[in-house]
Amino acid sequence: DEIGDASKKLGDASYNFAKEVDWNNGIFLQAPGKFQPLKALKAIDKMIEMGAAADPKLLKAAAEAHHKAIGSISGPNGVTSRADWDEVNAALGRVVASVPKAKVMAVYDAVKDITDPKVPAYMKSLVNGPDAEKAYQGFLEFKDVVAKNQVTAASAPAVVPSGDKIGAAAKQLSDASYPFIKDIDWLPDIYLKPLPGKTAPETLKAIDKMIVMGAKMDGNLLKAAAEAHHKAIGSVDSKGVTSAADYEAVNAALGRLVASVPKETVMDVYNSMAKIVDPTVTNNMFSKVNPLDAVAAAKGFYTFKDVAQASQ
Ligand code: DGD
Ligand code: CLA
Ligand code: CLA
Ligand code: PID
Ligand code: PID
Ligand code: PID
Ligand code: PID
Ligand code: PID
Repeated sequence: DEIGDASKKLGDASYNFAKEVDWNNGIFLQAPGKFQPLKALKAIDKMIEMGAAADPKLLKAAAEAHHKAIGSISGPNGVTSRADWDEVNAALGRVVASVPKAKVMAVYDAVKDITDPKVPAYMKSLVNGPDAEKAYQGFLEFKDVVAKNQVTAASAPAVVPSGDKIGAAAKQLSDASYPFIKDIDWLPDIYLKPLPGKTAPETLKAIDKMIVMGAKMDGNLLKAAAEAHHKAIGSVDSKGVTSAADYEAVNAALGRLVASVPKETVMDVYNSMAKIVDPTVTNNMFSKVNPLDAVAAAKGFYTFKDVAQASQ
């Protein structure tokens, strides 16, 4: 397709730049400017809306392209192969083309709103400047091809299941865990801290398992889960807590999503995360909430998971 062909030209223009970026730099975990969690949540909401509007088949293909690209990483900077760099760009270009332009620009505008204007120049200062300019020029040509192939109308919303066992179980889980959700401080920057003692390549391995799981999920249910999150963000209070009803809808949507993939795929995520999360992290989280609320939530979760497993 045209986007695939264009991604090769983009690769010619941008792979030198890609090789110069230090992808293992911890700076990419930081907020791109002043830390403003509720404003950042708005920007993420725009990404969720764009994801929910995208063609699920193309999202799946993009997740698969990333998984493949992680497999061909080499060198100290963590760069993927030239062929996989092109494949990722092509896959993301197709995702962008599957949503109306306004949804893409809404992401750009909202991210711009939380980004310090000095950030792009600082990023450029870490690489060979002319290579960054060449890459950007390549991006500008690529985006014209994407725009030419772009849809003008949004896709239909997801079909949301109702009256299923997971929906009923989600009500129980949510009743049992909403007090815990209200205890949690959703707005500190601790969630943007590196995992103690873990390198970027180690963390990326665990993220790769999530990407694999995402690629296997049912596309309609993933879309529905994104829509449920968008709705939940719309009801957050000043502390970042969503309403009880929206929380319940998120749990139901995520339970259905988990049930749409094999158990082993879910356990791969769990086991890879367990390997990189030090017990000091979980203990620290536990110390910040009412312990009785946390135990009640955990009990609720362990009951819920049996229902999810029975539908798996
Ligand atoms: C950039 C953008 C990259 C900066 C990276 C910051 C983004 C961080 C995102 C963090 C987000 C959040 C959360 C994630 C989840 C966390 C969970 C815990 O360097 C601009 C200005 C605005 C920049 C900020 C907006 C960036 C938006 C990026 C899209 C969002 C992606 C989402 C990311 C998140 C995660 C994904 C899963 O646009 O951009 C550089 C540009 O900066 C440079 O400005 C441009 C002008 O816009 C353009 O008009 C033009 O002037 C150009 O062109 C210069 O500069 C000139 C000529 O006109 C060209 O013809 C050509 O010759 C060129 O020069 C060659 O140099
Ligand atoms: Mg990504 C974008 C890293 C998995 C879907 N992703 C980005 C970039 C960053 C990144 C490079 C955001 C910051 C930015 O704009 O820098 N993703 C990244 C990593 C992983 C990952 C490390 C780990 C596996 N992503 C992942 C998965 C999915 C996505 C699994 C779902 C399938 N990702 C996704 C989308 C988008 C990203 C839809 C974006 O739109 C965003 C992005 O790249 O926006 C431009 C700048 C970007 C780069 C350095 C990448 C190359 C960009 C072009 C081709 C050349 C460079 C031009 C110029 C010098 C700088 C960019 C200017 C900008 C205004 C265009
Ligand atoms: Mg998430 C999970 C935040 C958007 C899909 N998501 C998580 C949690 C965290 C979170 C609360 C990971 C950390 C953790 O396990 O804590 N998501 C979060 C935010 C946003 C977001 C802030 C922003 C909008 N997500 C989002 C989108 C999607 C997903 C758009 C795609 C549709 N998310 C997704 C999945 C999963 C998450 C598939 C998970 O599996 C993971 C998760 O919750 O795993 C348990 C602990 C979790 C909580 C504090 C909240 C859940 C409470 C449960 C139901 C009861 C509590 C049990 C116990 C006390 C603690 C957990 C024990 C553990 C062994 C299970
Ligand atoms: C400017 C000035 C003009 C010239 C110009 C110009 C530049 C405009 C630009 C630009 C626009 C632009 C847009 C970009 C958009 C990036 C969008 C990224 C979206 C990320 C998403 C992330 C996610 C997911 C995902 C799917 C999940 C949901 C999420 C489901 C169903 C200024 C050059 C024209 C870069 C969507 C993918 C996993 C949230 O106009 O003179 O330069 O860049 O998890 O969905 O699960
Ligand atoms: C524009 C103007 C509107 C019209 C429009 C428009 C276009 C927007 C577009 C577009 C946005 C867009 C985004 C693209 C982003 C590509 C990002 C590629 C990232 C590749 C990576 C590869 C890799 C790896 C990996 C992880 C490793 C690092 C690497 C570590 C720690 C402008 C059409 C709407 C194409 C990250 C995955 C292995 C490098 O809005 O008028 O057209 O395209 O090895 O991580 O090692
Ligand atoms: C300038 C002027 C214009 C011309 C121009 C220009 C240059 C702009 C530039 C540039 C922008 C730019 C951006 C870059 C962005 C790179 C983003 C990389 C993201 C990597 C991540 C990696 C990671 C991980 C991971 C998970 C870990 C955290 C991390 C935990 C819990 C100035 C040329 C346009 C290079 C996200 C995945 C392992 C961080 O605009 O005229 O030159 O470069 O380790 O999670 O640890
Ligand atoms: C233990 C001991 C036994 C008893 C037991 C027990 C506990 C097991 C447990 C547990 C397992 C478990 C699993 C959990 C799994 C969570 C998985 C989360 C996945 C997140 C994903 C994120 C993503 C995306 C997304 C889609 C994108 C890709 C991504 C596309 C196409 C120990 C109790 C049985 C909690 C997939 C969603 C946006 C990466 O066994 O005696 O306690 O918890 O962006 O994909 O866009
Ligand atoms: C198990 C054992 C195997 C069988 C198995 C199994 C099950 C795994 C399961 C399962 C995993 C799982 C995960 C679920 C996670 C639910 C997470 C809910 C999160 C809700 C949130 C709501 C919110 C918001 C929001 C953003 C705001 C904060 C909030 C800010 C900054 C165990 C079956 C495979 C159900 C986060 C979105 C508005 C709180 O593996 O043998 O069954 O379920 O307002 O952000 O304000």
